[in-house]
Amino acid sequence: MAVSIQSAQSIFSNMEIASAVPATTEAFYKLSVEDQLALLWYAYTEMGISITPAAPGVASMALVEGILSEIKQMSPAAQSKTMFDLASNADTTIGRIYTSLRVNTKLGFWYELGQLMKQGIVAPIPAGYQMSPEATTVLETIKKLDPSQQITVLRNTVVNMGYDPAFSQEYGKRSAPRSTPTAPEERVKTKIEGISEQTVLNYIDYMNAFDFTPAIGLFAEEGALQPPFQKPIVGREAILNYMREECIGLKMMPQQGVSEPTEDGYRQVKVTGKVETPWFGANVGMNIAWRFLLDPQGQIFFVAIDLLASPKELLNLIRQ
Ligand code: 45D
Repeated sequence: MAVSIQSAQSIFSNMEIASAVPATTEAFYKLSVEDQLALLWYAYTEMGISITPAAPGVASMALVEGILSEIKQMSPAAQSKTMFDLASNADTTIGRIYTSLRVNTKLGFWYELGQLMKQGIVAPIPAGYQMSPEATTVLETIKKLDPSQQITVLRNTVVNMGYDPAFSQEYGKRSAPRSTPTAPEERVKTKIEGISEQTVLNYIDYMNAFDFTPAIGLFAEEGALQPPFQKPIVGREAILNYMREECIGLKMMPQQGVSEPTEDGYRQVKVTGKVETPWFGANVGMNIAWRFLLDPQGQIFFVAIDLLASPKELLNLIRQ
């Protein structure tokens, strides 16, 4: 059987991913928008893990200052309506601006709104608001998830707000701004137990330095990257845009891996380890697997990134 992106998706498939995340996300979208907003507020404020103070530094807050000050000046009812419009993907000016932002900036925008809600400058969830029983169930489910799954659910909801969120995920059709990579003298070389493939080691090093142009050079022309719970992003251009939009500030700490030849001169490599987001830093270490399929030239034909169900999956390196 010829190697394809579809066949590549099932390498090392004998692992447990955090399937509670898509299940919870799906249940969340069945709720009314009012319930969604209230639930996010309770989940965010009662989660027990907090955003690191340096985090908004990865967001381009200058881009949202305008809409934030506009919102501050609105009546409480108009503020609530603005949040409702964002959550219900309404076609509004603010909704269109929001869609054009990078993920970290969307998160920074909501972080700031959350602060303003706590200070009473932006309309809070009305005191005594009664969520439906369904929403209460979803909230209870979220509270029981481990922190890395909780923040993934929150992040997904924020990413899908604004007008036409599908557009902001068409990475091939828009170009994201560049940012400055880490200086060469500040970079560290990754070592991964069991892995000597230079492509994989370089991938991690470039990603940790936010040096996305050489990172993309490690991919085959029609190579693909599949983020957790998403479809593969295909082609260098689209992957580069994706990285510029979503990968600034991530800290990748791979620990161990296995590597073996497969058919037609390809090689499959599985690596497990931790990833930290700039928002929660060392407060939340996400358990991650990278499943690489390298082509005969040693280029990345496919890489999937998965959020693992539990830390014990980090040790699941069985070759399958
Ligand atoms: O609506 O190798 C309020 C890839 C009220 C790339 C609110 C990767 C109402 C390749 C509460 C104010 C990226 C795939 C809202 C690796 C309301 C690669 C606010 C993996 C919305 C390794 C809510 C990276 C707020 C990974 C402020 C796995 C919510 C990265 C804030 C994962 C939520 C990153 C935040 C994650 C969530 C980050 C800040 C899961 C951040 C999550």
